[in-house]
Amino acid sequence: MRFFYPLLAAAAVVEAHYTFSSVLVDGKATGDWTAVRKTKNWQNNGPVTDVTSDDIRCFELSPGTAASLTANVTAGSSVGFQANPDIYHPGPLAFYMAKAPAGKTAATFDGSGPVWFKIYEEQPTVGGQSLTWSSNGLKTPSVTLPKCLPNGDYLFRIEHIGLHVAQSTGGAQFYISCGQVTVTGGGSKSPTDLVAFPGAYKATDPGILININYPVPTSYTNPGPKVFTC
Ligand SMILES: *[C@@H]1O[C@H](CO)[C@@H](O)[C@H](O)[C@H]1NC(C)=O
Ligand SMILES: [Cu+2]
Repeated sequence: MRFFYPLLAAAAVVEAHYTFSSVLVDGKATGDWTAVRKTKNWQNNGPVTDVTSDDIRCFELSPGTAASLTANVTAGSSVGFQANPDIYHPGPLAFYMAKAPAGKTAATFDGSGPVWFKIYEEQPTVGGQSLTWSSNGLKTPSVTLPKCLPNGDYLFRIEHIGLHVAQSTGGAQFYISCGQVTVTGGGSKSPTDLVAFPGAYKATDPGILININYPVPTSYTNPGPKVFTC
């Protein structure tokens, strides 16, 4: 039996990380790496740890290579990602979007420049032995698309920050994927507070360089811009 322990240990390490491989439309998966651009961690599930690297945008395996599909989604409906195997670490979930400019589609847009707005950020439960997040263990993280979002093509970015070893610089683990979506049924309110990736975060942001266990924080400041609301 002893013989098998190293294998089990190796498997446990891999399971401690995760990917977001499929866009969920109203809870239904659209297929692994079909409407999601394949990420560098698609095999090892590992995180991005350098917030100044280009990987912090979409973690693309081969930037410039589009996903084969663009998912059709409706403003005001639920859109998300399938997590593999699940959101294993404690930390905040966030969703961002970036609208493809004139002449580009979700498939051809690289998401560069100050184009990203945040549509969701998760706050922890404060007051226990550690900060705790309800995304912990989640397999189908999802968000309701703002009803007022202008129609068109967007990149749809999920970000989960594992904060379990974030007490030292570069310790926070960013799990990221970008999907390609076409929004219909939307409105006419243009998002503000646009940021660039890289650029939006600093390694020393209080929501990134943080010890969530000791002393237990009494509040949590999400990194990045304010959430866009209708
Ligand atoms: C999205 O809708 C368009 C227009 O109806 C359709 O041509 C396309 O195949 C749809 N895309 C997917 C991935 O279902
Ligand atoms: Cu991990």
